[in-house]
Amino acid sequence: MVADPVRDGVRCMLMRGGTSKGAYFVADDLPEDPDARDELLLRIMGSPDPRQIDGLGGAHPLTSKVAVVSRSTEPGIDVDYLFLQIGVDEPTVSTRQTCGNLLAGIGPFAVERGLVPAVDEATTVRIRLVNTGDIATAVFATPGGRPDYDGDEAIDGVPGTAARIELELGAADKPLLPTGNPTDELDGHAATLVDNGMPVVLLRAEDFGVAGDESPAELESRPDLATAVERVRLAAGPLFGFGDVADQTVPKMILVSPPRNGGVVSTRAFIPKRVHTALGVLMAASVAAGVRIPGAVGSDFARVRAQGPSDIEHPTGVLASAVHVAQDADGVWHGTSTSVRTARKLFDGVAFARPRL
Ligand code: NQM
Repeated sequence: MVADPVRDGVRCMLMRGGTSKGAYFVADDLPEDPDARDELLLRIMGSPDPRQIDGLGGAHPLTSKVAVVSRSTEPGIDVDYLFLQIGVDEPTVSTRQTCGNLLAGIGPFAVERGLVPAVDEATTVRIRLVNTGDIATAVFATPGGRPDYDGDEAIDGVPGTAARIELELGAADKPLLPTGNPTDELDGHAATLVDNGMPVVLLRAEDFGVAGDESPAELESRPDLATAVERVRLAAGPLFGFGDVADQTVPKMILVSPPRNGGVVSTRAFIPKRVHTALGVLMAASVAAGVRIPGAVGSDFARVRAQGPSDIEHPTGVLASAVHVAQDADGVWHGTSTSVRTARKLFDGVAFARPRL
């Protein structure tokens, strides 16, 4: 840990991970004490401030994210990845969710920092998601022993193309449906609670007076909608075992409607206050798994295919998630997912913290 984060700074890499952007740190470069770490990260990211003008944050939850990476002590696991959601206009740092988009940058970052050796043309990194306990495997190109960010893979929501990163997530020992029911009634609405890597609640867009193809800005301009969705979220929190979620960023709320562009289902995700400009990777995995379960919200209109990845439609395109769902001998549903993302190293250097919050 650097002695003076204001004058000497803290070693930091900025990366785009999928459709999000964040500051990546090696755990040893940050204070060990979680309160001191969080206070320092707020000062580095420029929170609380709606513009995060005096810090690295990008003034939106999707660009106010931090990844903390360390060598893992867990057998068979290379690195531990702790995700921290940094509040934009509030001085909050939350460990209650993970982020599948920043996950895309973890493997390359671990190689860049020498936490994991690159192996041949492609390197496989086994990652423990500290926030959820789930295990992910990332495979990415490392020609000549260095991550290569250039490639032909396009993902919707990001201009251009970059190198392909394959992410496999096994949340297999956790039940997909925390209540055991395909649908529950919450605050007068049919709701499916499902967790295939990210806890989400599936709601029918039409139940909320929404067609399902509105822009995030249009949806955010309707305070009545935000209030109605939040009421269901507060009711869902304890059913996931999260208690009062008023100050938490999970579960995510997904309005689903029939697909428009040849995909499986159309989504608009409340994360939970802002509406996502695309869709989280793990959210897509949870949606793709949820709509495959008979009786779940969306299962009646989703165009589920027997083979191949599920294209989940979102405001800026589609996110393809290959999910496997199955019932065990007791009838409990479990799931896994595979997705393709890209990531890019944007900046590597030293971040200087504001002297005080
Ligand atoms: O669901 C945003 C993102 C996410 C989450 C959020 C994510 C995922 O798109 O896998 O990545 O939930 O705030 O970065």
